[in-house]
Amino acid sequence: MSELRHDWSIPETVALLGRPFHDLLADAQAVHRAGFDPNVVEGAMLLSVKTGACPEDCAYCPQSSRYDTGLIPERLMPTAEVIAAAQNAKAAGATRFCMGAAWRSPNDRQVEQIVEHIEAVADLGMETCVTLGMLTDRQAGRLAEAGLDYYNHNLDTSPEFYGTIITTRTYDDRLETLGNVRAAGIKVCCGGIVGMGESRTVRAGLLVQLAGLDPHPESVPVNLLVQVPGTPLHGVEALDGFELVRTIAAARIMMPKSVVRLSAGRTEMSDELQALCLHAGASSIFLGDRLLTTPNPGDSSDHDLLDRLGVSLRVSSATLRPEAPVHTV
Ligand code: SAM
Ligand code: DTB
Ligand code: SF4
Repeated sequence: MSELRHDWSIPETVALLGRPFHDLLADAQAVHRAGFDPNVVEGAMLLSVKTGACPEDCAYCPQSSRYDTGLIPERLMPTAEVIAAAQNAKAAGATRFCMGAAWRSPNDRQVEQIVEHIEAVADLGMETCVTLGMLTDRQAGRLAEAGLDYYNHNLDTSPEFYGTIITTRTYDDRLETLGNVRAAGIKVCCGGIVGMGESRTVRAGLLVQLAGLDPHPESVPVNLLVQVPGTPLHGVEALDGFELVRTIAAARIMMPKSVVRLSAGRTEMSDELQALCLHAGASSIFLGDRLLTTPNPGDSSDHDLLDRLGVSLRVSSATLRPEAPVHTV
């Protein structure tokens, strides 16, 4: 059931997404239990280290300079502030610290500043992840040398739908950056966004691309669009929650060893919907009350939810399949 495949077709994936809900979830749970402890969730924390004024035109994004979202741009954060945020994240139970910058692609000087951030966060004993836009092979090599664990670069959607969402860089640009990151030996965090008005076939197209990456990304973030006033996608029809669950279940089945993250959009989800997403095979969340620029449920609400489910936070980055997980209830 859990051999790694990279050759999923769109019809096959559409059929997987459309299976009777309970059959799909039962298979996704079986795959999940074969590779993971279903009662342990990974906690990551995000920090926007450079905010807004981005030249790209991603239609979902509050940080694009093309849309008036009321966001106040901020310059690259000094390392001391990053360290303080990472210490708080660690105290809140996060094992991974993800730094995001609103760049199309960093220049070499900016990469050096990020290297300082990475080294400082790694010194705290946390896993490091950054998302900085497109990277050259040399820049990816430099980040690898600095000890970066993960690079986040999303494919966002299917190749066919992509052009309706972003025009300032291509799908192939994204695949090239992912290739550079992989070649440098950095683990890949790559996923997408649902709820942008796409069809099930589009979601299948995204999953086919993600599962087509060889090796599969180690982390697969599934973001539910956070609708921000001023962005072109504000007001798009909300996605049926069951479609989100189906997408997560299909991702779990198609990429059985990858950690699927229930990422952006949780403030719009009921506790019950989030629990279904975890049941379908998501085993990672962002902690804290802010994503990059938009709200996230926050620690007390998350600890309450995990406690009610008998789920604990993974305590160390070294235990993806803990033999003896620590439970909070
Ligand atoms: N600028 C870099 C880039 O685009 O690669 C890194 C930061 S960018 C904000 C990282 C990812 O956040 C995007 O690829 C997208 O998947 C996600 N994202 C941005 N705005 C979002 C929104 N409103 N809702 C859900 N996900 C969003
Ligand atoms: C990812 O896939 N989701 C995160 C992270 N990678 C960088 C970002 C979500 C951003 C949501 C909108 C915001 O807060 O600005
Ligand atoms: Fe810029 Fe990234 Fe937002 Fe696109 S998603 S506008 S590249 S910050």
